[in-house]
Amino acid sequence: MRRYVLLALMAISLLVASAASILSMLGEIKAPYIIEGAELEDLEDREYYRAVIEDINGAEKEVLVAMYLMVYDPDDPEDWANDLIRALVKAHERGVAVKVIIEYRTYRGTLEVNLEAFKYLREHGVEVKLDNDTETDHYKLVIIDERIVYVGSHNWSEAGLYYNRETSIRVVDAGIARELREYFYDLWESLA
Ligand SMILES: [Ca+2]
Ligand SMILES: [Ca+2]
Repeated sequence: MRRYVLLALMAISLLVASAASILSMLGEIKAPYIIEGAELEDLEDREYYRAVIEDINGAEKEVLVAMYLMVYDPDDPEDWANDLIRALVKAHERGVAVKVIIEYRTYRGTLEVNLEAFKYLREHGVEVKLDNDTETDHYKLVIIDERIVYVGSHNWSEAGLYYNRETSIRVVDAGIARELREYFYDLWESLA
């Protein structure tokens, strides 16, 4: 009997050791972020567009966007991605600080499809950078007024906003917004 107890203890200590080594491989372990009375909203498929455009139109100070796909299609009169991209320009024109990072290069090549959005935003005075390093930057991050954060799977393309199955979360919390603003600005400063 005692032998089984010893074997069990050895197995448990091996498991604990391997879990610890896996965690240390993942790098710094952050404490979980617990929000009292958090405002969280799940946005499925087409629900994302309505929420995000309303928040961008209501922005008062700042809109930060880091997006893997941002597809501007000016010849399409009904395209939700166009609406979001134009909402960024409108926010900029009413004095909101808008910064946009769009992915360009990936390990497979280049994302030419993003260049129209880049050009349109730049021509309309929005601060925009192409992420042209060698890494794939797959984010779909929006941060509004240091308070509202969108994370999830929705790209700003007609497919992502209208046709695909996608899930995102809208979070209203200054702490999460602060953490992800730091992430955004680290990236922003690293780009030419
Ligand atoms: Ca289209
Ligand atoms: Ca990149």
